[in-house]
Amino acid sequence: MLKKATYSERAQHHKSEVAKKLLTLMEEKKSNLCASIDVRSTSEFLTLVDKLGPFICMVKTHIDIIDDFTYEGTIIPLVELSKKHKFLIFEDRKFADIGNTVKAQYSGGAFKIAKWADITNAHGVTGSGIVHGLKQAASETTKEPRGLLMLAELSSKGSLAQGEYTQKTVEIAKEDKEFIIGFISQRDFGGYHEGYDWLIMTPGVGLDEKGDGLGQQYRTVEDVFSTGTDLIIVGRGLFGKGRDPETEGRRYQDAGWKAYLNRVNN
Ligand code: 5IU
Repeated sequence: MLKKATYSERAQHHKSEVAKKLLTLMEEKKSNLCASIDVRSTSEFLTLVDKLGPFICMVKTHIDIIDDFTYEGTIIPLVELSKKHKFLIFEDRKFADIGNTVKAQYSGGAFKIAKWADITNAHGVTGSGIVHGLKQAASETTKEPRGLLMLAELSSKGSLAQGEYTQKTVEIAKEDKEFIIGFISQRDFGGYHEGYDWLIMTPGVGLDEKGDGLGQQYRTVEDVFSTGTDLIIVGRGLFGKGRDPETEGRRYQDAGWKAYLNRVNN
C-alpha cells in the first residue's frame, strides 16, 4: 500500500531532525526535486546550483569529481546558496568500508563531508558497523543534525543490489530509527506498521531519455511515484546538452509535485 500522509504530516511525526527539516521544506517549496549536479568545475557547479535553487528541495553532490575543489571555494559558497534558496545538501558518497574506516572518510580528508552535508549514503555490503562508524563521526564532527540513506537498489542495468541483498540492507536500516532516514531505491519498502517512516529517494529519473549508453536506465516521474518514491533525483535531465536548467527545473518540479498530490489525494 502506498503512503497517503502528506509531507507536512510526516514532518510532524518524524524522529529525525534532518527528515523533519527536509519534509517541511518540501511542503513549503512545493518541491520533491533533488538536483544531481555532476560537473567538473566549481564555477559551473555553483552557477547551476544558483539557477536550479528555486525549484529544488535538495542538491546531490559528487564532490570528488570537481577538479578545482577547495573547501573555501566550493563548500562555503554551496552552503551559502543552500541558505539563500533553502535546500538541503546530500553528498552521494556511497560509503562501503568497515566502520572505523568510514568514520575517518566521512569526517576527514580534504572533503570533511560530515561538516557540510546534511545527508549522505552507504552500502550495506560491509554490515551494520558502517552505520555505527558514520553515526559516531557525525556526532563528533558537528552539532547539526545529520541523516543517512542506505543504498538498497540501483537504477543501473544489471545491478547486483537486488533480492536478498536488498532485503538485508532494509534489515540494517531497522537498527537505527533516528540516523537512518531512508533509502536510495527504486521502490518503497513499507515499514510504517513497524514505526519507520523511510524517505524513498530515487535516481534514474528522466522524462525524455530511456538511458545513457553507459547502463543508466530512466523511469518517468509518474512511474517512480507509482512505486512509492518520495523524492526524485534528476541530473542530466535538468542541465544536459541543449537543456535550459530553469525551464527543466520548473518542469520536473511540477511533474514531481503533481505526482505527489495525485498519490495523497486519491
Ligand atoms: N545514481 C544513479 N542511480 C543509482 C544511484 C545513484 O543514477 O541507482 I544509488 C546517481 C548517479 C548520478 C545521478 O549522480 O544519480 C543520476 O544522474 P543522471 O540523472 O544524470 O543520470
